[in-house]
Amino acid sequence: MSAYLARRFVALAAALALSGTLSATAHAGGPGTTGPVDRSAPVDAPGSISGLIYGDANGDGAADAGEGLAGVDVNISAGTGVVRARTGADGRFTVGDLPARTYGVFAHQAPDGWVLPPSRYVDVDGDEYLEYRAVRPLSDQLTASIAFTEDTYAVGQTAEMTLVLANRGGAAISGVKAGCDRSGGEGPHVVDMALGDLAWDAEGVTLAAGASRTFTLTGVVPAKAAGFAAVSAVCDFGPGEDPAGYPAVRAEARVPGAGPGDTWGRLYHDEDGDSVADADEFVAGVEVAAIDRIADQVVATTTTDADGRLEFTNLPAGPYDLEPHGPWRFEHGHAEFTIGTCATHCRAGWYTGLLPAP
Ligand SMILES: [Ca+2]
Ligand SMILES: [Ca+2]
Repeated sequence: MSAYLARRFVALAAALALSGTLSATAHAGGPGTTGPVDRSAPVDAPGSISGLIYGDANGDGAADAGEGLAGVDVNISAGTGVVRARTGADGRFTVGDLPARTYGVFAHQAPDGWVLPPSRYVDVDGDEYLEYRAVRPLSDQLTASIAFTEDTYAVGQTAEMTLVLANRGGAAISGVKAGCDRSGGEGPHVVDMALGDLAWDAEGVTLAAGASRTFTLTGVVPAKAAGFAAVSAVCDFGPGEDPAGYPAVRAEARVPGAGPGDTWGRLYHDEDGDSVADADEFVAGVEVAAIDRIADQVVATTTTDADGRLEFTNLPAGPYDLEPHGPWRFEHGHAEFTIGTCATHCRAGWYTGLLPAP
């Protein structure tokens, strides 16, 4: 356990102790005594949670040698405290000295697209063990691509999209439906989408092994798209309700409206892993490009200053991707911003985490 984790854990243990769950009872009697020892009093000895996170590569439902997933972050939480662990090269993790109680265990961001199961609750009453079986994502078999048929739309117009679904696997996939705008509509997403056989209340579509099918979808450009200078459709495709591992795509087109604007942000490397951009964690000297996402062109390049701050001025309105150069990548794999008048979405002052490039 690192010094940081140890600190966090001491804080958690203290909080739990205050809630009365951490207690120990001394034995009656002492060295040399031969009388009976009172063992009736409760003894809540700290326990542990250890586990194995594995990618079931051979699909047999069991953990086999070599299937452990390394480097998966595991959060173990109770109340306000969180203890963090990370799987080793063999996919195993252990957290000890846990006062007896119920913990939420959440593993996230497995490598190479492996899809992890949801979080679990574990009643710690001694040494507990759990296994997480990760499966390959549906996107290994099913691929999707989507594009608007026009480059530019006006507010209120019905926009048409061409969608291609392809089954690269060796078995048919049935009941495939579209899940669109799952984030809840804060972006410039088309409304009143017509999804045909891919709609939630339809039966879904079947793709035979090796087959691809083309669909035409439509949606109406909402008024707020003008503030984003763009309209989008964000959808995933699969046969169930949980989209984890489904192929996900985004189509974007221009919507004239907002004028040019500025933005700024700061880049940091969360070295102590507390999910906070601490004062000494901002990264200077990182060259970053702003890529017009619709045109797929680099529009501007800048470099972070001593405070990790970067700025773009007078960029045409619209959606942009950020691309770091040099020995860095983005912590969440991707970073973007929007120039326009789209309220919080277009707000400057964003913070983005970096990781050393592999
Ligand atoms: Ca296996
Ligand atoms: Ca930090």
